Amino acid sequence: MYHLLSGFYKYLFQLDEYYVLILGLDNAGKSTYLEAAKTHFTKNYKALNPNKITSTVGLNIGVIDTDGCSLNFWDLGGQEELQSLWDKYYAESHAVIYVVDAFDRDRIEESKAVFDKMIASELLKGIPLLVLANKQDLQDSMGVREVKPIFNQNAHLIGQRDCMVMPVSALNGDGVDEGIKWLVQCVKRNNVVRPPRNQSDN
Ligand SMILES: Nc1nc2c(ncn2[C@@H]2O[C@H](COP(=O)(O)OP(=O)(O)OP(=O)(O)O)[C@@H](O)[C@H]2O)c(=O)[nH]1
Ligand SMILES: [Mg+2]
Repeated sequence: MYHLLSGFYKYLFQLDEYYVLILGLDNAGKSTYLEAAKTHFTKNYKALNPNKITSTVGLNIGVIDTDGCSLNFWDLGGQEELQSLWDKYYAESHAVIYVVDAFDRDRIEESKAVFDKMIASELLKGIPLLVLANKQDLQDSMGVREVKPIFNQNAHLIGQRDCMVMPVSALNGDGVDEGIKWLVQCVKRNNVVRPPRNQSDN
């Protein structure tokens, strides 16, 4: 009887697990964004001081439980020599958040080239993509209207998947909630193509 009840309890309360990659050039604001997301979605979470966040060499992880699912984030280092590690995570990912430094016009083409290479991967085919035009708190940052056409140039690589470009400031948290909420709807919708993991699978 105990086993039956505990099995039923697990069935009712287990959360579907989704894995979300956070990618983009170094200095784009990926780790700052992950901190902001954890702060917004985790009660009593004590955020790191943004000045204490250093360039990522390995991997930062974070988990958010929201809307009946558990989002597991993998925030990878964006430096050129670390980009070759990204594709090791593609097959396991349910979504990608690609962070763009919208203030850095000098590197926007570099960011777009790296984005194109990433989305060309077969392992990410059909996977929802959230492109964040970050650093909107800075005057003269490019807005979505400017960033979107640049990242849309190779629309055939984006294909049929859900793809959205949104403005955000990882530093002050503006736009973080909207992005995560959109992503949750997308990964749920994409359940058939890439099913979630179940906590009981682990
Ligand atoms: N003004 C402003 N600065 C930001 C924002 N997001 C990040 N930054 C700053 O940008 C710098 C880089 O941020 P990180 O979060 O470390 O960037 P990253 O993409 O994780 O970089 P790597 O780990 O090297 O790949 C830091 O000085 C942040 O404080 C933002 O929304 N606005
Ligand atoms: Mg980082």
